[in-house]
Amino acid sequence: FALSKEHPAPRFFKSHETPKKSYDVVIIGGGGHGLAAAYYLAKDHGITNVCVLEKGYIGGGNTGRNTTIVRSNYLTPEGVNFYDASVKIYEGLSEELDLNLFYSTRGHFTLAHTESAMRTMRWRAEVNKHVGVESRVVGPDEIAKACPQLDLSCSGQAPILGALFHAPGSVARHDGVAWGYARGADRLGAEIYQNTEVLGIDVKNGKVCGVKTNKGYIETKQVLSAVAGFTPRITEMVDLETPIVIHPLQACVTEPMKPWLDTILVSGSLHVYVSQSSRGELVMGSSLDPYEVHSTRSTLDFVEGLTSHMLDMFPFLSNVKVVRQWAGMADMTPDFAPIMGKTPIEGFYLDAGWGTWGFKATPISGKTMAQTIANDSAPDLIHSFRLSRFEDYELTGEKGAASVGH
Ligand code: FAD
Ligand code: PYC
Repeated sequence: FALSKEHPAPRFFKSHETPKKSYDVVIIGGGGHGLAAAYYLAKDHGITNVCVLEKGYIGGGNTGRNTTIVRSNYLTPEGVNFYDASVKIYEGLSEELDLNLFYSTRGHFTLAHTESAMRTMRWRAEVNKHVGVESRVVGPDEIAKACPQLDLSCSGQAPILGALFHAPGSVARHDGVAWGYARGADRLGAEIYQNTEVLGIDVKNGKVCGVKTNKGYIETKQVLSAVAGFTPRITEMVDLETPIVIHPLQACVTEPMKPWLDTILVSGSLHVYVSQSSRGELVMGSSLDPYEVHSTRSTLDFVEGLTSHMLDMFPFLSNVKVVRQWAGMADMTPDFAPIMGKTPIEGFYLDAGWGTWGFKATPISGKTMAQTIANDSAPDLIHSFRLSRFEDYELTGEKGAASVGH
């Protein structure tokens, strides 16, 4: 990458201070989804008079807080197709963005400790195979081969009967994804404003005409809201009702260890999932906090519950230290599928309802939301995720494919 007048310093993207008076498209939220939408608007549709407004710093929301699992072993054919399209983009994304995203295919085991969990695994395996996605049910022997350190009896608490094995399951460097899309969008002409908060959205005669920010007023006819856990704050600005509720989702990491855990393991019954990051930390999480609250505070309760179940699976970890914990705000929908596309307000587009599952969707959500904005019409791939499904009672039930008990 050569330095030039446009890129005078070796920074990832240009740092702008004051937005222009107007843009063709204003994107609210500098997480992976908003930045990917800016990138694909420019790359796929030649729309570059675009700004991304981020109230904090890019990737500082759920994009930089998630546990980086990428997979497509969902329950509905619509979901499997959608997430599979994302996995396919992820596989070539480091090359496309010219940035090492540490995309690492590990294989993903969803452990079943009961007969009813085994039934759900068979169901998911059959739907996945039908759509051409590599998932199958495996027995304890295959699990033991992939992860010999795992106590298959789970300290006698919940013996493992089998698992859904999904070979393409991967992890990636989460904030790298935000940085890569930011740099790509910037190079193609979009402008990124950090420390820039949207305070209001102007709607006249049912049409978007501008946004109010802490850096002044911006005229625009098209606004994309891609703010995950802040979605209710934005939709109330345009009087739009959605069924989204906000629950905290917490996670933590241990001190780094030499690599020993090759795969990604999820146990719905023990409410725990784990992988080992490229720098050796065990990255662990559990279910949603069981109450609605708009907050990113962490709790002792969470680490105590999670680590006691980790010790059921891996008793030898008892002396390993947890060094960091944090939380994000998950924008949960009733059917555990996202809300994407047009809204009843002309020019107001929604990319939300990403709950506990949206990191894996970053590339395909950016691509399909860019397509929706460019054509003012949503592509078929996201039809099942439209907001109006809640009025039509046509839900896209993905609850059985959420990672742990959420
Ligand atoms: P965000 O990254 O949250 O970006 C939204 C941005 O909008 C924020 O930076 C915020 O500051 C900004 N914003 C908000 N309001 C305004 C405003 N008024 N003006 C300007 N900017 C504003 N998903 C997976 O697929 N796999 C996982 O393993 C996984 N693990 C998770 C673990 C945890 C602990 C959490 C919390 C989530 C996890 N998720 C996972 C979910 C995933 O992180 C999110 O769904 C995804 O990152 C959402 O990305 P986004 O770009 O839509 O939102
Ligand atoms: O969607 O795979 C997932 C996930 C794992 C942890 C949180 N979400």
